[in-house]
Amino acid sequence: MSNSNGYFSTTIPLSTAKATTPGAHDADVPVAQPTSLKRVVSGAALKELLASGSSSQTKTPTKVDNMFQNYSHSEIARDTATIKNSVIMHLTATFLRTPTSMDSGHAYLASAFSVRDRLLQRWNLTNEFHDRMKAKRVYYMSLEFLIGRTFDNALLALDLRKEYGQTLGEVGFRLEDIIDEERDAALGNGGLGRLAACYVDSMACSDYPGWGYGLRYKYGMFQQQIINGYQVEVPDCWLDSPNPWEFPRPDVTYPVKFYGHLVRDPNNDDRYVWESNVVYDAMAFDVPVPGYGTTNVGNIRLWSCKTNSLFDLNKFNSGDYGGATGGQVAAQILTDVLYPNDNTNDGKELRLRQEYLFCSATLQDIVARFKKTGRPMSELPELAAIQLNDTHPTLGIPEMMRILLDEEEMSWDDAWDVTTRTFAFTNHTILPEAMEKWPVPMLDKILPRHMGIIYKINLYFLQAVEKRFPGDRDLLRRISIIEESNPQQVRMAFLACVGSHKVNGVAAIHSDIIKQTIFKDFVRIQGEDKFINKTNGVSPRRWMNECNPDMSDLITDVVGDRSWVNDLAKVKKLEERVSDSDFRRRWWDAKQKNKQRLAEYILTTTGIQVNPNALFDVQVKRIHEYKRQLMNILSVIYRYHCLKQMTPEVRAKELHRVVIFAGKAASGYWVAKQVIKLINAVAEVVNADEEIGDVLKVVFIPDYSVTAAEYIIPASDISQHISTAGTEASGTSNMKFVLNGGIILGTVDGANIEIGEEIGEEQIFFFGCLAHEVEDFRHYLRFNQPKPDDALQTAFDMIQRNTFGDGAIFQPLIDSIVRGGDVYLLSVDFPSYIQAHNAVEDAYRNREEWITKSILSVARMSKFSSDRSIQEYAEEVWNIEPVRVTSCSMGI
Ligand code: NBG
Repeated sequence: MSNSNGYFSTTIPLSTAKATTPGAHDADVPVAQPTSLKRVVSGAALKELLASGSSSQTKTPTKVDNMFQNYSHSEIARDTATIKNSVIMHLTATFLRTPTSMDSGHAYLASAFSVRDRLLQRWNLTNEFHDRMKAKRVYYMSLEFLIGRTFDNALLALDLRKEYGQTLGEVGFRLEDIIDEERDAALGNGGLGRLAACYVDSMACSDYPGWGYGLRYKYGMFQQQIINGYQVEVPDCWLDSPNPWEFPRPDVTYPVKFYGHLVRDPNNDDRYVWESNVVYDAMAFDVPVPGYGTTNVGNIRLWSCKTNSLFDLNKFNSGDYGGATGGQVAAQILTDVLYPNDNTNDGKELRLRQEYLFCSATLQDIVARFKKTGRPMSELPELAAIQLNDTHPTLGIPEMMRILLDEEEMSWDDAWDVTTRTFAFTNHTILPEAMEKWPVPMLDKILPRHMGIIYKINLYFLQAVEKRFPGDRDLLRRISIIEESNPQQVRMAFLACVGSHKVNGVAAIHSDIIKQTIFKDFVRIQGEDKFINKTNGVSPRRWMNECNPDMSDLITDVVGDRSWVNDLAKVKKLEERVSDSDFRRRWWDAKQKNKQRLAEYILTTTGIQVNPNALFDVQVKRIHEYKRQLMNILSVIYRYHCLKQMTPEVRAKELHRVVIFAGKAASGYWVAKQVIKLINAVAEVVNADEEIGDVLKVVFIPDYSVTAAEYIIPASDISQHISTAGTEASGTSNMKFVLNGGIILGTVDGANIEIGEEIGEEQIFFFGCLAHEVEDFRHYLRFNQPKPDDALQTAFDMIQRNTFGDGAIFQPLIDSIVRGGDVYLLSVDFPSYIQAHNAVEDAYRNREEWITKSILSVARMSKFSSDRSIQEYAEEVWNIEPVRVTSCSMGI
């Protein structure tokens, strides 16, 4: 069998597939290779291969090319006999099980390892090919990658789902159950981390040479248990069982220094030797990112602290066992835990060291890869673009300067030119509590060289500004990278801005707001053109094709094939079918099936039985005051009150509704945790109320995750994105819900606005005040008590009358509105919020109208594919082009 471009043209025998191991794409670094290939492309031979790597399609094949060809033309084995053999081979040889003693956990592992064998062929080729073509790569630096599961994603990308389903069926398992055995890779908090995962997916699917860089946390996002209504955090030991989706690369290791002192080069003021004996080794783990509809496979390189060399044998021999491993513990902790903060910055010293370990290893790796090309360092921006995913990786800028000045011996001006042409920066929030700042004394102690570089960057920047705006001291104070507080602080957003050639926000409104607020002065100084907008997007692979198979099959029927998965503009065709009654029925049925599936998931995770025929009203996201889950639950309380006032006859005619919440609160965020408790307290009372029955159910699904989202999102009728206007930079779940035929109830905020523009305002329920009104309301509420309307007051009263248990524990939530200045304007927006709910009910009662809204929404959502976002970044920020791996372009 041959794929469309004929690249994989021969079937590899099982023995070869088995031998396929992680690939050599760090050019001159000898790495594990399939035995046959090792002879071909290691050491001198690989150099020859790379040296011969011109894009010429007519050159005479070399000996190396010919041998490489045998490998590169390997076809992915698809016949079920071969697949079965490879699963059984892994079961027996990798996991020491027999087909009779295998449980579903081992069936998953054996299948996953067998899929990965197939994936690796493409992965190796992609990286070899990009090296060889000397393609410009983008490096997406992010402290978070919320990847979720990979098995199903890889099966779909390799088009092997049917084959593996059949194979597993033959040995007595259902593919769905096996998929459920995989644990999420939860190396992120929320939207920012999931965006990073969607972006590397899009790079892979669109053939862009791109890598993600991140940290391999031993403990990912904590698992949330709900005990007595409260959130309890449990460590996420996701690496307890073997992880088929990562490849340790002990050969790719870099030393990272901390503390110490500086010795100035007597001949050059800009050059220092940084002496320190606190040096940790960061080791790479590579995670393949399967491209769909292409042989391209992307890569996420995650760093982990290597501790073996830190064992102190002398201390051990003298009986000091604790001391013997002390160094290992200190190192390991750097990459042990993901900081579970979303949109907050708590300024912990360990976090700073974590950020630096990440930046240093990444920059050393990027520079090392570039140097293999033999080109002068001044040409780095021609082969590398680095995107900073928020300020967390900003230390990459002074680290790049350190490498260029102290190790590559460049002049300051040349080094600065290379740095600013390489880096670009994405801002993801304007919430003041999320703005990263590091105390100067802390930074100076841990990273003395970097503090010196930052001072100098600031000095030269301020000098240039002073020249253009002489005597404007207030301007200098406002824009200084060093904030003159006590102690002084380094403003990381300003450093990122000064060190980058482009700065972008993540939705149109957000990009405007940052230009008018935090970067206002910078726009004046550095020019409008530097500040651009790149509206976020989400991957149609995971967020449609994978999580919503029935709807996807319907779209495929309409489009004629599945190409829409990589070219979302094609969903436009759905509009042609909006009046086709058969199609409309199937559309409705697909949603109902998803609701049934979610009802089962809810029953398993919470024990609550919900009726799939009710309206499913969903708010799932991190719990944060600005996202206003409190406003939602207060409206539920009010609804409960109204239902209780009705006669049974009137109540029976009410629209049945299931209100679904899920989301984690940062462990130290007390108010957010109280909101979770309130939701659960309300759920307990309402769900047990026999008078109410199915008319209203309230559910808090514990442990929200990428996988939970894949169950929840396709099943929503209405989803809520109700942040105070101007606070949600973009939001990305809003896009996912609409792409799955759900309707939004939302504020005029973030990407809701652009979604409304694309799909038409009849398809979205907006309410609430506008961003430009927020400051005036806040100002008023600082000096005047808010005036809750009757509905909101009723909800307060019910809480205070102990309807949901001891009202006193929720009093601080009420106080945050009535006494605390109501910063998030719940009292302002509540009346229009209730009205919007009523409008949703009316619309849902008219099923035909609802189906029309749902179909039209999906049809008009193509803008929100992450493929569009990535293409814009590639063209306007990174200046990179797709490079499609083909046998022809391999020059063989
Ligand atoms: C979040 C915003 C979201 C946005 C994502 C991705 C941070 C700091 N910001 O609105 O709150 O969708 O980033 O851009 O996590």
